[in-house]
Amino acid sequence: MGNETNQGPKKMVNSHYYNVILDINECREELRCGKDAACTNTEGSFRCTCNIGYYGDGYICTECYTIFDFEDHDLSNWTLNGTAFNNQPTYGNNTLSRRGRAWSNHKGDWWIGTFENRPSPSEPFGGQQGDGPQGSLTSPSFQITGKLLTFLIGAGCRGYTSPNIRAELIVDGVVVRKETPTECDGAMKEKSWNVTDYAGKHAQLRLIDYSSGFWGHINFDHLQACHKLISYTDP
Ligand SMILES: [Ca+2]
Ligand SMILES: [Ca+2]
Ligand SMILES: [Ca+2]
Repeated sequence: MGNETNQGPKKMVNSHYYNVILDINECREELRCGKDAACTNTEGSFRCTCNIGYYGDGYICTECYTIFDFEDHDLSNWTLNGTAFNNQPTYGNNTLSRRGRAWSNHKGDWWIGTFENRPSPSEPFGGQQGDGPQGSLTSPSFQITGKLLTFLIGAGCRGYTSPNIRAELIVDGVVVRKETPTECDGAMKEKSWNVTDYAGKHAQLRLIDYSSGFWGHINFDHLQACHKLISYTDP
């Protein structure tokens, strides 16, 4: 939002002085607002609004916005079943402590990793609960406003855990999209779902670790909604 006020000379009316507002149409200047935003002139000021399908404050407008990134490290509004997610989210690149100096490829400081046990920076680096625990973690409801959901997912291993390690998108109580990581690699990779058919609907994300075997854990971070179909990997 613009907040500039252009005050002109004082004008006397009935023995009182009043400020005379000389409006400037700031929108005539190029790049007053961000790229992909519209400028609206107002008296004494102006307003920037992101175009339809873009998200931001009118100065920086992006095609994607974050739905869940776990940076508030608070799962109190999520539903946990079983024990796999008891120690989540995970702080920092906890996987680096292990053999091969594995890289989790998370964003920010916090992410979901059901092999890990480091739910705060004060817990020992490298803490782990292992593959044994099983369970699920279901998100609060969110509205699908873009055409694409993207996210980071890792762990799971073809031939050992498939399909018992997976992420699901639930709409109206039905699983409409799922992603099963199979690459036997803890480093999360970006995957996406085309959700054009569900625009405006309310949805939930469910993460599932129903495996106790080799690579029986899930890594997940950074669910975001995007306006455009940049690329996607439907089932
Ligand atoms: Ca103005
Ligand atoms: Ca994160
Ligand atoms: Ca497990």
